[in-house]
Amino acid sequence: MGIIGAGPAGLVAAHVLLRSGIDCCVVERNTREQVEQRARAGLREHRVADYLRGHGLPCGRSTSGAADFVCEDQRIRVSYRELSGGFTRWVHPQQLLVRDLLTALDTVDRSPRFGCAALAISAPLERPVIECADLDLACDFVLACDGSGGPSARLFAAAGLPPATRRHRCDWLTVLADVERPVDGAVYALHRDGFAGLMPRAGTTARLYLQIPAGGPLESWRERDIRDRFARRMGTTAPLLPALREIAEVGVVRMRSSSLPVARLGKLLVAGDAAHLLTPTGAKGMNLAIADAADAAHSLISWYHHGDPGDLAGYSARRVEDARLTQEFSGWMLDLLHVPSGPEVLSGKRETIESIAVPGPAGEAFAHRYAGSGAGADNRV
Ligand code: RFL
Repeated sequence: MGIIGAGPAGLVAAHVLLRSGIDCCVVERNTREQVEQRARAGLREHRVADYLRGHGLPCGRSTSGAADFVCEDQRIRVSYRELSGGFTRWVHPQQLLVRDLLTALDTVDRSPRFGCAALAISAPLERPVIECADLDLACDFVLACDGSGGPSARLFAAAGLPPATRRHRCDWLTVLADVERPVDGAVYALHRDGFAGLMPRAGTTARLYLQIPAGGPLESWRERDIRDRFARRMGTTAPLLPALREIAEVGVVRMRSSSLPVARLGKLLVAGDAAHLLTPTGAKGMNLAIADAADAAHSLISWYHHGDPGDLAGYSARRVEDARLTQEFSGWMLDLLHVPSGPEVLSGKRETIESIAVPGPAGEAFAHRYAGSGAGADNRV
């Protein structure tokens, strides 16, 4: 069994397969240091936290289960934990999960092969081979968790199965910063200049977002501009938030989404960002990647241990449907948060936020999907 990519999807699948006695080899193009230091996601869904805990992995800290929306300078608290009947999100940065998973693989002597890029995957229908520069790995199955733009994407495109893609009209400036005290829940500010967000990360680290015009260069952003815009968009809520101290990292997320029409081609299964890209809006990408990995691992366990092909046969349909539901939610949040122009637009958005902040069908549906309670999804996490 071969796995391409030592991100959250590839490592979770390897961990679960190895625990169940199925041998596998992970190839990763980057070095261990690069993989361990990549700070991206931080918010874990309830269903994913539960699943990882069940597989002996730490889950970080639980949030209080509320998100704040700031609209026309009014702060509206959405207590999604209460509205969903007790489901919440957890804060645990992606790079810490990756480190925990690598340590678990070290202990069973199955550390990934680092610096080993898969160049191509051949014969996916019968007996797939992962082709690397100095190694050909013949496998019963290959699980491609190679993120966006890897060899699995090329293979699906060549097979006439390209992803459906969408480029959104704005980009997000993304900033990792040290703040004076830990952030609890996410804060989403809708302002006529554009969206600003504050997301919790471990300890006193937080991630800030600012909506910016699509395609703009990163270099034009000075630290003072970032601080000023963030404070302006947060309005009267800004002084209530933990003060920004040092800015550690600034980047731009090009806002696009994509998804493959299928998640399996013969003996090649695909999982995570390799199968679908999400914008960071709903903080769902890593969660969906782990849900894919869990499903792939359990389908393969049924096959290897019980000779049962049923779960594998349904893998693609389940993963495509989970991705569709998650993209629908992320797209809905993106439409809510992005502000094209004008106060009339903002008051319409405020009414939407007020409708999800109170008990009722809209509030409960939002709360379950935001917390990732697993309700309504046919999957393994
Ligand atoms: P990854 O993490 O990209 O890992 C893929 C791995 O494959 C390797 N690779 C190859 N290895 C061998 N041969 C090749 N040819 C290879 N090509 C690639 C790569 O080096 C890499 O190690 O994909 P995976 O595992 O599917 O995980 C997906 C998540 O990383 C991603 O969805 C999240 O980070 C998205 N995301 C968030 N998700 C959440 O659930 N909650 C969040 O709060 C959240 N915040 C974010 C985010 C993504 C962000 N950025 C940078 C886009 C915040 C940001 C800013």
